[in-house]
Amino acid sequence: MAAGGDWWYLGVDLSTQQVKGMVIDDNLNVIHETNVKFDDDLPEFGTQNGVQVQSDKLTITTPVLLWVKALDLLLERMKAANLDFSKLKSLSGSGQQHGSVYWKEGANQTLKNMTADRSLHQILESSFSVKDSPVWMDSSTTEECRQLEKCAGGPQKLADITGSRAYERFTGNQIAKINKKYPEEYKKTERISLVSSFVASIFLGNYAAIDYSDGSGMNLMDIRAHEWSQQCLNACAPGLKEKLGDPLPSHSILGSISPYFVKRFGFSSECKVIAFTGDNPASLAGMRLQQGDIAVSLGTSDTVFLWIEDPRPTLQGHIFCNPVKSNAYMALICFKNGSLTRERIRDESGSVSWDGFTKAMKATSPGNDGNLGFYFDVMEITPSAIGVHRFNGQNCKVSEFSKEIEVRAVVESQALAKRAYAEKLGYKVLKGTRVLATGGASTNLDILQVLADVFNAPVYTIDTANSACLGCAYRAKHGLEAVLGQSFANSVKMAASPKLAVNPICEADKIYCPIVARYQELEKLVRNRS
Ligand code: XUL
Repeated sequence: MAAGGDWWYLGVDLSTQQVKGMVIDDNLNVIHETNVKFDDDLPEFGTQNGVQVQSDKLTITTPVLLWVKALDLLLERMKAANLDFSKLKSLSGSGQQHGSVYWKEGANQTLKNMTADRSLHQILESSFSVKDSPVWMDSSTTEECRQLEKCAGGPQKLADITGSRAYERFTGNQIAKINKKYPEEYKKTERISLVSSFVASIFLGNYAAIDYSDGSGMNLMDIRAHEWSQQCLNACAPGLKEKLGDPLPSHSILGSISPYFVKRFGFSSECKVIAFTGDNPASLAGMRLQQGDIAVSLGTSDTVFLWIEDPRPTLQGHIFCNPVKSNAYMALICFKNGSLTRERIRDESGSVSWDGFTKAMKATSPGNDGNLGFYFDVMEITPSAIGVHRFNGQNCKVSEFSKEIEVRAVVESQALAKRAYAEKLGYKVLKGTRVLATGGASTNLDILQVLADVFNAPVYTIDTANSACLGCAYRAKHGLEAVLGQSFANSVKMAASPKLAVNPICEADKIYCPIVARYQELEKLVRNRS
């Protein structure tokens, strides 16, 4: 056991393509990081970019046992790196949002009796009633969405209750589909977890509560009352309240770690498990977002999020409960075509590396000579649209751009969408606005430059691109201090401040202001739904 003040905290993030672990010390310094990449490290599951696209192209799943095996491997790698697990005072984590896990009858008994001589994968092999978990990229539940909106009295009414109109990837609609398509499997389901609370359940050795913040991404929770909306539950599937368990505040201490981890890896039996949350709420914590800042996460999905005190849900974007302050909220906008689309354009432009991409971008100038494109390789969430649509400076549709123009067009278009949709949610770029960037692509200064120019605001980054994982390590620490009345901001005040990465060019506003307006006009021509 570690002596006095010398404690560590673990954050775990299970995202679309990998699971990551990060350990910080009492001074909030990162002292260990490791990851497991699903496609490369677990090729036996045959996923591509962490998922399986089913034949209808709309149903997108990940085998739940892949996630279990990835956790085995992550912990083995930490052990192989000689991490002293006994120094961990608490842990927390996050998961890709909206995805769901279906535990079979009897699974909780299995969780409570895990024996340290077997891997998690061996123990939990037959604990799930649905083997392929629907994930956030799924867009197969349009029918269920319309049904839920009808039962709630319309899309705006549903948004007023749950923070969002019905979205295909939101868990309530996914559960409704499972119940309709696989009624026997649904009946045999003892508990439904989000990806976040599923991982928490494993560490706890018991079903873990869904936290308020990730629970807001289900179209099922009343975000003001912090409880399930019976009206929404009824519209989705029978007996759902029991299968979900009661939601809890995101900073809750769920209990001590399962004896399995004490025996197998040497965790302290006192190590506490703090409620897990969604990856975007966790990023908000990792970036220590302040009111007025705008955060942009550049990952498999690109997201924009804001700190909100007075929520006014609309038909665009989502309002979630705030993960670090009770009675505050966060707004989130999710763009499905993020890094995979950037990588496709990079590869097709003949650039094998980001260097080539950058070179192509430097051959064009801000504003791209009026050329503007929309790049929705898969059905986009914001807006609901699909396909690649290119327009020249005269607003005429064209079938091709040169590779240089194409590279700048994809980066500009993604940044323009972020500004346009943040403004639709009422956000105003003011003097002093900071754009905080995170996620894999936030290490690319040329992409950040376009972001700074389009927002006409400086872009800052934190030391790690893994803000979700860092946010969970921070939340692990704060969970223990919250019971003593400590605020999250106080718990993490010693953390290093974000660093200035790029400033906007002087003529940024003049160039991009009219393009944001033009983007919104042209977007109307490519949308599926108004
Ligand atoms: C947010 C969303 C995605 C996932 C990705 O609503 O669907 O950002 O959380 O992991």
